[in-house]
Amino acid sequence: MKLYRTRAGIVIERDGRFYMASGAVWDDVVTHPDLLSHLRGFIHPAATTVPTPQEVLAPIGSQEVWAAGVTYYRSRNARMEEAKTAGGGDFYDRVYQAERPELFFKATPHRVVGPGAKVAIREDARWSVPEPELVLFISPGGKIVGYTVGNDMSSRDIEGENPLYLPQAKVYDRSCALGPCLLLTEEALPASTEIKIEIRRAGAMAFSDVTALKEMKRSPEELVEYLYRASSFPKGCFLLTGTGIVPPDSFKLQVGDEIAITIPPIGTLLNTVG
Ligand code: DO4
Ligand code: MG
Repeated sequence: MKLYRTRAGIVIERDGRFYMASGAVWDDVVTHPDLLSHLRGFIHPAATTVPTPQEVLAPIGSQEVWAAGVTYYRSRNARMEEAKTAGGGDFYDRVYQAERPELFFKATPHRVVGPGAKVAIREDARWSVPEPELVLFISPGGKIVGYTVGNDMSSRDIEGENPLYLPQAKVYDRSCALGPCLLLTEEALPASTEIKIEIRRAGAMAFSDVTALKEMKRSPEELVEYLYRASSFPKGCFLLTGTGIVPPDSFKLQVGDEIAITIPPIGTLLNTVG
């Protein structure tokens, strides 16, 4: 089952048909203790039309957005390289090997954009990249109940100058994109699940790459266990699980670039830089 937050309200997709969850409130729905059965109550004979891309909003209410870092070897290597001159390269290898994962606060809901909206690059950054990531939606009780697609926009020059600048490299207005929907399933996504990115500039492909969940060093459950150790999330929480794709150092995002991130069972998150 998939859940869309749209301008007209919450829309449920089941078996290729779409249903309006009339009167439903996002935070109440996604924190329902028996979410799938609760949603089945909204399935009725009168299916609605497919929501248009213009109608779809980020699948978030009042939840916090957190992120895990250096969960893929590719991210460890790129970051060791960019922080070398600052003397911080070693920290990335240490966190890749350590039992405790890197977890950082990524965004409040107002810093998140949805499908079709513009993600931003900081005006004081010279080297920005997208990070295509699988995103977990976790219930208040700490159970993974859904998945979405995420873009953890990052300013590599700011983080590379000094790892202590991480919050500035990562957290700013429109630094996070989520969508297009929440895939609700009780089953874990298979390790073969692919995460694909395509970036187009003036209509031409500027960068593309693909990775798979099997490349991730840590399990989603392990990340959730650490996140929930000393924090409570009464409305649930989103957790980006880290990037396995880093463009070559010569690549820098520009205004106008179109970023398409696809995770096949969930869908494609499409944003423009602006
Ligand atoms: O260590 C800095 C952030 C890492 C990150 O965002 C990632 O690996 O995806
Ligand atoms: Mg990231």
